[in-house]
Formats: sequence, structure tokens, C-alpha cells
Amino acid sequence: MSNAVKRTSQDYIDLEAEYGAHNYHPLPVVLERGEGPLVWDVEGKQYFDFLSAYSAVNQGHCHPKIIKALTDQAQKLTLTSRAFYNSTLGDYEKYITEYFGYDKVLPMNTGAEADETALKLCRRWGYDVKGIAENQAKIIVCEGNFHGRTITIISMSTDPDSRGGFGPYTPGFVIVPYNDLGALAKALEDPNVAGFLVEPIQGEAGVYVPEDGYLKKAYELCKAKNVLFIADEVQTGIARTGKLLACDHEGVRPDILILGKALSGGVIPVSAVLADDEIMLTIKPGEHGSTFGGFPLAGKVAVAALEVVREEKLAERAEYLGKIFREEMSKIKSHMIELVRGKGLLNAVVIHNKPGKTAWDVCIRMKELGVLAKPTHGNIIRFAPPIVITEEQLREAIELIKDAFKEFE
Ligand code: IF1
Repeated sequence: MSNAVKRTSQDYIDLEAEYGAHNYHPLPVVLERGEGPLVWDVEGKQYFDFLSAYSAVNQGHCHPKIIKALTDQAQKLTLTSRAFYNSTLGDYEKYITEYFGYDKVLPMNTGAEADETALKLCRRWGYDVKGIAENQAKIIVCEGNFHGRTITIISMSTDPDSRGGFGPYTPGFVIVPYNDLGALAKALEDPNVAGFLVEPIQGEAGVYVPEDGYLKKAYELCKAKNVLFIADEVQTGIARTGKLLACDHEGVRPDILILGKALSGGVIPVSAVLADDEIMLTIKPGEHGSTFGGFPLAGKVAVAALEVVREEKLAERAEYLGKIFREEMSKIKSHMIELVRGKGLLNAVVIHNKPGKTAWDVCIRMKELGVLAKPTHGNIIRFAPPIVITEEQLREAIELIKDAFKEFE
């Protein structure tokens, strides 16, 4: 019998406080194992994961098919860099471009890197194809956007927490209200606009779903002005909203498609930018890249993760289960709940915060009852379980969520 004392959650929390940057304020739970929609903490307590690492674990924690793809490849070759060819990248590139219907893919790692890549492609297309004067290209973005944490990306942000104290900022961005076609149309009058970067649903802003037809009309306005429509589907993509892509709800095909998170099933960081040749080939050899971009592990893992989406019909599941979730949540009679909104299994509950009865308090109570979720912007609780959750598990978790709200009545 090992005489090592079993460490408690607090021991792990204290370690992070002592040795880690304080750039997060996590819920006080220390996770050790995950399987499907379930996670367990270091004391062995089981939880339903209703965050899915912000929609990176759509296929469920440690999906066996994806893990097998990772471990098999890890025994052979993990990384070559792009200084050389390798035996996995071409197959991955063929698979993903056919899967989403684009000429080419530029593989990266994190969502932020994919967004940065899309910005570079858009500007380069603006100069080389649209004919915008050098250094004059502008990209329109939306108030409330979240596209990552790099200096250029936060230069587009309107969130003081993301943006404040990190200046000077990258120029060339025009900010318009989200879900406002008039404002977009006005901004598109500027001939130096090269692109419009938008989240089909604003995740971080609190699962802000635009009115039906917004994406389609925005796309048409962009096309009329020879401006690229760039969809950031890092969070909304890969079946999360009930379609393979959130843009699919309106039949919009982005000129540049940005993917990340669940592209790997939450196993390793894999992101990708897809576009047709006119855009993609404006970047020449040596002008952009990344050490790990498209590395052998990523190629194998991403193919497996995308196969799971099809084999397990995750988009259809998200659509069906999401309807149940919103219907049940709307039945909760609580003065705390202002509204329930979302699409597929990307949903949020807007809370009317009062002292002692805040979104955080509800999340702490839900944790104690066995459901993990976290507030965004103080008063919005995002609910996004792994899409592999069964209807029975979903209904069990919904009952626990209802119990948590009841305790604040
Ligand atoms: C954190 C938020 C969500 C994203 C969209 C690009 C990225 C993200 C639409 C960048 C990343 C993550 C980042 C993570 C928490 C989470 C998040 F709260 F920060 F905003 F989901 F809403 N586009 N979102 O949602 O991808 O570089 O992170 O791989 O920074 O705390 P990344």
C-alpha cells in the first residue's frame, strides 16, 4: 500500500495559485478523468460536463476512436515541421477540404492562430486581388466579438477585459454592431474594406443568436461590394449548433472558414482555415506557417474527429437534444432567469443577478449537484454539453439544473 497521502482538490488549487499565472478564475473543481459527457474530480465525484471546454469536446471526453488515432500515430511520427513532406498531411488536407467543400486548407493549431491566418489571407487578397492600396485594407468586425487573445485579435475587441492594458493596438479594423445589417451596409461603402469577420453566433458574448436571415443578408451585402465573408466557426462549428456549421442554417458558404476546438475532439490543439484557390494561393511559400501546423498527430486526430461527427450523427443529435434542453429550461419558474437562448446544443441562460443569487452562485450549486457550467460576462450561464450525451443523461442533468435554481427561490 503506497504511503503517499492522497492529495485533495484544495492541494491542487493551492499548487496552481503558487506556481501558475493567475489569468483565470476557475470554478473550484479539480478534474482528473473524462469519458463522454462525464468528468470526475480528484475525490472521485462525477459531473456532467456542460461546458465541453467551450465546445472543444463535442465528441465527448477521450473518444476511443480519436484517442486510438492519436496513440497509433504517436508511436510512428509526431512532428516533421513543414521543412519536409510527411505521409499524413496530404491525406488530411484532401479529407478536410472535401468534407467542407473548399479548394484548400491552411492548417494551424489554436483558434487564435486560425483567426490571425484568416486576417492575413483577407488582407493579402485585398491587396493582390481586390487591388486595395498597400496598408489601406480594412476588416469589419462586430461589437461583442471574441476571436482569441493575441494583440491583433484583441485590437478588434470591444471587451475591456480582453483589450484593456495591452496597447498599442493593430489598426485596420472597423467595428459595427452585431446583428445590424444597416450598420454593416454603411461600413461596406468604404472601398478599402477587404473582409467581414463574424461569429455566426457570438459565443463569449453570451450565445448571442442573430435574427434569422442575418448571416445570409450579410453575406449578400459583402458579395455586392467584393468583400470576403469570413466565418469564425471555432466555437459554433463541428455540429455544435445542430448543423455541421452554424452558417449551414442559412445556406451561407463563407469565403474563408475558420475552424478549431472540436476539430480535434479536444484531444490536441488543431485549427484550420479553408478557402478557395483565389484567396488561399495569395500566400506564397515562406510567407506564413507554424511549427506544428498540420503535424502528423493533428492530421490523424482531425480525420478521426470529423469521422465521429458523421458516424455518430452529432449535428442531428445537437439539433434534437438542444430543442429538449431549451424547452425544459423554459419551464423553470425562477425570478433569476431572464431568458433562455441558443441553437442546437449551444445554449445560455441569462440571469438577473442579485447579491447571493448570481450566475456564479448557481454554478457553484450546480457543481455540488453534479453539473459543471460557468458564467460568462457575470450573468450568463452557457450550457454546452458534449454532443454525445444521451437523451436520458441530458434529462437527468436538466433535473439537477432545475434543482439548483429551485434552491434560490
Ligand atoms: C479563453 C472565451 C469562448 C472562440 C472563437 C476563436 C477562439 C475562441 C469564436 C480562439 C476561443 C475560448 C478561449 C478560452 C475560453 C473560450 C471562450 F470565453 F474565451 F471567449 F469559447 F467563448 N474564435 N474561445 O470562442 O481559440 O485560441 O482559444 O484556441 O481564452 O479563456 P483558441
